[in-house]
Amino acid sequence: MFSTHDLRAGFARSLSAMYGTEVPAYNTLVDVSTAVNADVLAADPVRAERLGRIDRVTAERHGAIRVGTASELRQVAQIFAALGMEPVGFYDLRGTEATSLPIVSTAFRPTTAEALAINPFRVFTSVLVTDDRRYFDADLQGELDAFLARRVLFGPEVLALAERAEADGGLPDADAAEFLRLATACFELSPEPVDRAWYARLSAISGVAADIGGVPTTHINHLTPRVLDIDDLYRRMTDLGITMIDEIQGPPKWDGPDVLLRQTSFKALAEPRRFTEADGSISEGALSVRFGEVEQRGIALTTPGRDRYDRLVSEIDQRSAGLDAAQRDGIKVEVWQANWPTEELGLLANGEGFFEFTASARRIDDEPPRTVAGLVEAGWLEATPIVYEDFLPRSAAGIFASNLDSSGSRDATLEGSPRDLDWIAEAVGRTVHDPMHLYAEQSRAALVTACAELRIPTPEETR
Ligand code: OOG
Ligand code: NI
Repeated sequence: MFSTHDLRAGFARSLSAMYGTEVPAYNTLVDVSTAVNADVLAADPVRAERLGRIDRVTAERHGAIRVGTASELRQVAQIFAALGMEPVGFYDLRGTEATSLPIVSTAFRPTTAEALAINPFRVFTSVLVTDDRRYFDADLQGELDAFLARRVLFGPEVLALAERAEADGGLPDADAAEFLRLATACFELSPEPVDRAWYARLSAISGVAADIGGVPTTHINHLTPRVLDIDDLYRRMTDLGITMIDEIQGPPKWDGPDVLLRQTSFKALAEPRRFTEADGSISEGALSVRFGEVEQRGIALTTPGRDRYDRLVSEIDQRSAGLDAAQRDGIKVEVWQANWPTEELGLLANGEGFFEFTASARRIDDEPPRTVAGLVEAGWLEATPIVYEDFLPRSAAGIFASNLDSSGSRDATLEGSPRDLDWIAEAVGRTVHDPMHLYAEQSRAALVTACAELRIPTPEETR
């Protein structure tokens, strides 16, 4: 019997093996990530495992996929449900001025600390917004919707197996193997020819729209390993002659605690694809839509922490307008040093970072302090940071944009169509979790257990 967790870990491995045959540079990225992680572990084992055990980090991947319709989204949600991955969060990437991204997104991932520790596989999943008039006029929407309605991304067998796996909490060995084979195949790059004129029409509006609605199938866009030192990785990849995008997105490298998420990628590669020409003939060509991303994860921030993060990002934007990536990095470091606590305990005391707690025997006095940070400082509690398991809209938009040939076109004078977390929930027919709520609950539950063990009340101002 394959449990839900076995299926998730198996799917991550099988997708990784498949993607590695399609995009060999991905294998290089994984090898370099593994080497960097081994070096960080050797140099400083405590730091290396502060945000997750090394076996989790080494196996850790996130994928990115893109679908066209609410019903495709519902089907892919069924496949992920079989793997213990639930929708978390809502991202609207349509608002970014510099880019033309007619999509909204959620992330499918495990939601309990236990499942995350076993295998945290997550997939950033975007769906096209075909009724957004800034991008598609009524005629084009009609054609696009009809095109999408004709295709089948997920066949009846894979969906039936997924339903059974979800209902039974796993599958018997033979069915599990078949399910993993079929589910992986859904995300393989298809040899089916692409209608060149149709693809080009959508490309003029948005490269992402063409990648989703211009082809009869879907594919994994990228698979991202987790690395413990992204600056070292960036240097090693560049030394291997692989062209990276200009910037590492997100927070800078600095001496204090890492928060949220830092990401970078190598440029999208030209991959051979077949095309149908206007006269019906088939020709060979290439498309560049898939790239290699890598990430370094930090501590999950609370709402006040996230507010501070967002304020600092706008300050950095203002101060670095017109500057290059290296100058921008310098400003990031300055802003970080001036504003964030340099120790984890500072984040905890400010109520800006999420932590888990265990009872500790190091306590130095009899009267428990009344704050969580006080309990940690006085040795009653041990605090461990909770790793950020989600995505950043800004970083996502940056990763999308840096890998598109052109920024496309849209009519910003028109109204966008409404989309929100409830729309996704309705489309998939499942609860979409609020990530803040998941972190807060994990932190609170750990605090309650630790305080009960110490036979002390939980402090009022638990954050
Ligand atoms: C998704 C881009 C966002 C991330 O890591 O932020 C993303 C895509 O390219 O489909 O993967
Ligand atoms: Ni990604």
